[in-house]
Amino acid sequence: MSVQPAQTDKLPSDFLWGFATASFQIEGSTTADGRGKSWWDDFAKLPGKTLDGRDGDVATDSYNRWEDDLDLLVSYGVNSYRFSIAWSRIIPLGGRNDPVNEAGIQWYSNLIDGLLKRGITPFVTLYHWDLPQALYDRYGGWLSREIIEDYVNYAKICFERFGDRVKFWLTHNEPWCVSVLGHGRGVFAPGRSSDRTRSPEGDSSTEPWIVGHNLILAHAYACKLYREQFKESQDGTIGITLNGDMALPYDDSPENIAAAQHALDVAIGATCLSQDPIYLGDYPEYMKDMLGDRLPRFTPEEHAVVLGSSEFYGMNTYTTNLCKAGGDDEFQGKVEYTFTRPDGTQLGTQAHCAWLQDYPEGFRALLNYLYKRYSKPIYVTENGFAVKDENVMPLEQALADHDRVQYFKGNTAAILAAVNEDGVDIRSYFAWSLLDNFEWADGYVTRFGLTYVDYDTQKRYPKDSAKFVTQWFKEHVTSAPEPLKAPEPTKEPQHVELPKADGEAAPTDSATSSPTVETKKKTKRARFARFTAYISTFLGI
Ligand code: GBH
Repeated sequence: MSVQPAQTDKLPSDFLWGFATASFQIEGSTTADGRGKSWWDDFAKLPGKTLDGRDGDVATDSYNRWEDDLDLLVSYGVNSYRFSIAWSRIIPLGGRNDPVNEAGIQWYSNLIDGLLKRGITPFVTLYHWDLPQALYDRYGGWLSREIIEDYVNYAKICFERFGDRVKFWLTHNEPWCVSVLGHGRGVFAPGRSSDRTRSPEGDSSTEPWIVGHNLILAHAYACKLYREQFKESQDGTIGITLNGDMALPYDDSPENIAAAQHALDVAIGATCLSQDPIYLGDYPEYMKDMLGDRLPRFTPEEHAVVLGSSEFYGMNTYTTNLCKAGGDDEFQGKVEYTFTRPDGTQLGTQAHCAWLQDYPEGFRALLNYLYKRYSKPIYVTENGFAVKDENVMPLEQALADHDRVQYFKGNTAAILAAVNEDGVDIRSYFAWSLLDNFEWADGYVTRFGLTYVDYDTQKRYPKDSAKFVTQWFKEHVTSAPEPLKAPEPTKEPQHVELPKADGEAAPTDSATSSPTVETKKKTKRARFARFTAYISTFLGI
């Protein structure tokens, strides 16, 4: 029943690829040209909030060096660039009755023109975690429903001023992080938490769910506005991008198979809480049971606005977790994560940050899972790796970033296989990140760039991974103008069984599928082949 494109070793010619960044992580110049304060400005300066005690005042100085950065993109040969707009540059105090800052608008307008002049398609995030401080001071930011109208007003100004040239809009980057890391764990701005050693105020049992709810509503009303007033004349598309890592059962015990599904329900299905509400119309049952009255509900009117608000699935993904039932961490769906398999081996190569290992099989499985479950085209908006101890290596050694090259080798192969063998409709791939940059609570210790930044001189140096990724896409994106038609998404969202980490089938109904088709293919990587066979089987493709 699958539709096979004619060419199986290429991506369609309109496939967007490039690098991603975010305003606060690269721009610096936090007081230039009338920019208002963002809540990260001061938060990063509080003792203990970043690993190295450093803040975002300079970052990669991209506010000043933007033309050099665009030339770097040209040297890489990308066809798209994902960046975010700092709300407090557009409306310094943030609110719908506050003044608009023409200088801020001009800066992004120049950036957009600079991209187009270079033949690069802008892919724009409206909110990548840098809320105007004034809105937090005024009414608690995302904790208040006031924010919905203020956000929609900000989005409207962006559509009005940039929408003639921007055709790809993301409302939010990773709402789970804003709600859970900002208002539950308290590790991101505004740093609220029930843990009084961390924060003088906050309630981790209720606030993340309120914040998540308001984030979804702000997203949904902005999409509604775009569709009603701009979409037709501007001919663009709008959606949200979610963080979601693959969750696989630790072993084949029924409780751990259920745990992996619960982890996906809360991390992605809820996505704090976006996905199921946005694509399927309500929070997952597991979340409703877990949170009871603490989970806000949509009114019928809101429900209608939220359902189907995203026109595509925006996917930020980095890793795969093995899941065990247990623990009391609601933010992970009361599931424990590990990278250690039952036999004591590691799932993949460890990155600098504890939460990340390289496991491309999981990436491919997640692409399949999401496409099957939500039936939307997928834009991969972030994917990347931080090499262990890169921050203390001499430059030459850091540039030879073998583990990151391996990561991208695996994940580009996964993309290609998901498109051409599994029939997943994938339309973009953005590597995180164009540059080493301000890595939030990690300060500048953790480097995610495919370009090395010497923070003393602000000089940029391409790493081996940049060479690999750019070469790979040049070879694999079809140059012919006629695009390969991706298969139509299945119309009905479906329940999807999760595969196991090592490619053996979890107990599932395989009566209707043919497990031998894929396994007959010979590939160099036997495990990957086994896994491929399995996901093809369980997805019936
Ligand atoms: C992305 O988040 C961000 O969009 C981007 O700004 C960032 O620079 C990039 O990844 C690299 O980190 O151990 O509980 O603190 C990735 C998703 C979700 C990954 C939270 C780290 C830490 C969870 N992130 N997770 S916790």
